[in-house]
Amino acid sequence: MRVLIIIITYNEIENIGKLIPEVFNIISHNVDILVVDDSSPDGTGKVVENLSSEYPNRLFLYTRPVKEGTAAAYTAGFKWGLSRDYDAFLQFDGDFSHNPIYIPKMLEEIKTHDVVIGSRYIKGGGIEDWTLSRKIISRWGSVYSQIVLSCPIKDFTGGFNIFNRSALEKIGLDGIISKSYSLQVELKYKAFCSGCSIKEVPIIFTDRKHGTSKISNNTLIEALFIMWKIKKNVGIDSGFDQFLKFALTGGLGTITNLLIFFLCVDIFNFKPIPISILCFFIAGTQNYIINHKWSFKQNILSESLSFKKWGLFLCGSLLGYIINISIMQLMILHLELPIKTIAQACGILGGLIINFIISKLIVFRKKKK
Ligand SMILES: Nc1nc2c(ncn2[C@@H]2O[C@H](COP(=O)(O)OP(=O)(O)O)[C@@H](O)[C@H]2O)c(=O)[nH]1
Ligand SMILES: [Mg+2]
Repeated sequence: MRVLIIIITYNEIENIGKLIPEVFNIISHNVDILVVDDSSPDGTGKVVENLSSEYPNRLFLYTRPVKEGTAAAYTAGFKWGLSRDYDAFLQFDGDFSHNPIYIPKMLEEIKTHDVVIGSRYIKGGGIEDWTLSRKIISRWGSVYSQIVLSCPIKDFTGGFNIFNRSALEKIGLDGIISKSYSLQVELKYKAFCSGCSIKEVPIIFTDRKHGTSKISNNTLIEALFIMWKIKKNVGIDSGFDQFLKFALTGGLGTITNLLIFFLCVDIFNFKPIPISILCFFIAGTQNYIINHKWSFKQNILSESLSFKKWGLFLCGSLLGYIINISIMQLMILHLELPIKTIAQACGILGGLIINFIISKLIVFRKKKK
């Protein structure tokens, strides 16, 4: 397995000259280093260039004309490696925050996984020397991402990771929307959504000893909002998300149903049974449209509303309703309940589940590409 370590730098002259030999000392086989430098004014690139004669065909410098942020630098580095015959790509900061002693363990794990995350937030991992505020931002950034993206990765924001070729191909680097630190979240989330196997290994992260951090408050605010954009662009609703949306749509349909019934029967004195049937059709149609446009949108991205699906959906709703009544009646007949409403509540839940299953598997079935 050929591995490319990608070190991105901007003004790291105090670190880079010591860092590269240290990495090569720890891992000597099948590993090359690419430094992606955005024309650092302090001459970082020059130092790398001088060192490259000591490591012929193992150390490469990719100089970009302007400073474009960490996401662009890493993306350029990945593309550089993908166009050559590397199998895995390790992200590495140029400021000694990432300790190379963890690399061998990570390389071992990438043999059997698509993505290996150097994780500060699992047992054995941690952070040294960071200010409290920076620790809080990073920790809660990860928790926030975990919740917003409903994804179980513990260290979402860390930048010490390996992706194999297939993971990067599945992620699709041309679709990356992050400009800076949220890149880490976007890469991991997209890998997770495309079914990559992910392993977290513990690392201790240390603050830089030399030079200054390039993170700014703007990048933090950007990261806060971009999470939702990432989810919207690539996010796949879990079955549970879809069920919640479906249940909410059903609740809205029930309100419509009751309102029409109240207007026609209680205010205008129409007969209850035909009005009840009318309500079923109107609320059912409303539910069909909302489920099509919202709850199951991701299953049927470009399909339009159709009479066939509308009919199927109403049949599903009717079956759900029959299940509802059956469960209610059975419970009332066979169980000793303090109040009968419990039976009706269970009936509604049973009907809802059946209706959801029919909708998901038949009406709004996901088409294979
Ligand atoms: N090529 C490139 N590297 C950058 C840029 N911004 C930061 N870096 C590098 O990215 C790594 C992490 O940045 P750093 O400022 O240490 O962020 P922090 O560790 O989150 O405080 C360091 O090696 C920086 O030199 C950039 O715009 N372009
Ligand atoms: Mg740093």
